[in-house]
Amino acid sequence: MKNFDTSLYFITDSTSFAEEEFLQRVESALQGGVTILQLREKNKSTREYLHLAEKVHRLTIQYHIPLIIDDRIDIALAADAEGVHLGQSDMPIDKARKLIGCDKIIGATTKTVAQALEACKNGADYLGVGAIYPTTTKVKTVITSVDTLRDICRSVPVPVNAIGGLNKENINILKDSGIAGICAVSAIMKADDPMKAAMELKQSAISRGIIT
Ligand code: TZP
Ligand code: MG
Repeated sequence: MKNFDTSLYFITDSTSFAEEEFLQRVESALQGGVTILQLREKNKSTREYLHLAEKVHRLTIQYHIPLIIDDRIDIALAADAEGVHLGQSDMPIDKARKLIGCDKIIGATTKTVAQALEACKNGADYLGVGAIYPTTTKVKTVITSVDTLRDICRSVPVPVNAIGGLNKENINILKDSGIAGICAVSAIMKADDPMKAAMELKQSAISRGIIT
């Protein structure tokens, strides 16, 4: 049985950081209590992505936190990461499951109840839903309403995470939505102190009863 906690889901973005600083920020976020970490790279070669995944994996192993690789099942397999996150134009989840096996985590991006049901039928272990707010992180996305997020949470048996523009000040709208956790890129990645940012985001979500 897979056991993972999506309550504070940190998604990295190495853009504009030298590798050393990037890795320091990742470690700082791990020290701040992120519960799962996704390596998300859009502009690296396969080899660069794999090298970075191996380095980040060494850190996540130290902190006993699962590493999820964005988009690329081959990188997830080669780095022996704990899972992969797939969007609507990535490898279909049922095919990915055959390649990656039952023990690994597969996450899926979904924006509608129909997509969410389909992803679960095909074997997704958790869902990411958003963008809840406009985001400055480079992504092709549209806004998903909190009503849709709530409908998705009610419709599926797996953990659902909210994503997009979330920070410690603006997460109140997620109260009673039924989410299992919050995803954040810039609120942690670009903070002066990622450890403090992760701790404060978690505390803000706990104190509002959004996560446990
Ligand atoms: N998918 C939907 S919004 C988003 C992704 C990957 C980016 C979220 O980044 P941020 O900085 O937390 O708004
Ligand atoms: Mg992706």
